[in-house]
Amino acid sequence: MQLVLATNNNDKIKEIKALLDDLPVTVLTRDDFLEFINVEETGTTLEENAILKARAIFDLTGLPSLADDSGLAVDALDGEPGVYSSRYAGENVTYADNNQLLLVKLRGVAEDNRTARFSCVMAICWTAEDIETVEGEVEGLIAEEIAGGEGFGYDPVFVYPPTGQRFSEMTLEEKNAVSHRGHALQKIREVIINRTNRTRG
Ligand code: ITT
Repeated sequence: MQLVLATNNNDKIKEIKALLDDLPVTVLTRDDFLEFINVEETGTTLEENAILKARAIFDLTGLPSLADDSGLAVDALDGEPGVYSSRYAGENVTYADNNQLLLVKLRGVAEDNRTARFSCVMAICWTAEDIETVEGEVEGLIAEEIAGGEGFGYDPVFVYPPTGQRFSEMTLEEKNAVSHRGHALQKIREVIINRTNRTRG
């Protein structure tokens, strides 16, 4: 079975590929196609956007497609940046711009009130009428400054309380073992395994 990753984010591609590596599927990415699209995220929820992206790449390639829509929700900011996580500081901004804005908005907020969670919804589009979704979450705290060199996005400010490490201080394997994306991918693995068994009949 072939499965297309419906994302333009290379950091996500690395994390997703690592957890699908041992399955009997050939994982394709945008680099395997002459043309790929950046799907406009017009939904207001992670689920809507994940479905939009998976469906659009299925329409483009005719192959089963897996999309990830994810974001960070900070309690002291009423759930911001949420579904707008990638464009928090504006269109075409860097991860550093988004982190900077987040830290400025949280200036003066005490540690106890810096709770946050990453959420991830993954959608697999098998056919136009057959789309499955799963989700994953991880709770954490927003640090007061940026640190660590691994990961991407808000990882340099996201502290995982059970170990006290930021996601940017974990290896890809350590992060995948506890992250929102890792949890969603464990469920996606089951979905794929069930589907391959059913297809084999
Ligand atoms: P695609 O839509 O092409 O998949 P994207 O980066 O635009 O790529 P999203 O719309 O799902 O993806 O936005 C997710 C943003 O949320 C991402 O750009 C980061 O800023 C943040 N984010 C998601 N998962 C993260 C993680 O594991 N670590 C740090 N930040 C993360």
